[in-house]
Amino acid sequence: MSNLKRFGVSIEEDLLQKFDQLNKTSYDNRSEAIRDLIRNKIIEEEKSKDDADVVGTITLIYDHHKTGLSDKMIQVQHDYHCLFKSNLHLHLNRDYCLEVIVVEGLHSKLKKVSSKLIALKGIKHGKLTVTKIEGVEK
Ligand code: NI
Repeated sequence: MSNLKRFGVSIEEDLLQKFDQLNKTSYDNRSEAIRDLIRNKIIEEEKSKDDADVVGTITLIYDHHKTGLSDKMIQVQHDYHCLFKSNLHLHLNRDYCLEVIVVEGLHSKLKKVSSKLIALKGIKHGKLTVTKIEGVEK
């Protein structure tokens, strides 16, 4: 950990009360809550860049009865095998499945490949979520 710096902040009293109220169950002190806000802002900025190296998940809900869908999903993952790290599959009910795929790579490539998966006929809902470790480059 780097050296801690202290600094003063001017803030409206009611805004500070709301901030403390939001964080009272999660944080022991205000400083840690503010540090996490700053880290989150930095990560949001860094991960949004197309050339950012990120990790994340693609979450898909789909009807496994849809003809050929499973094969198409697997083919996309083989076509971009370097980006796909692991899969979790859950049978939600008689018809629907939840697939969570762990991915890692350039944000621009992950957006492209997740769009290909989400656009497949039979996918009911899909979402790419990414993050990165603050200040760490691979
Ligand atoms: Ni299933």
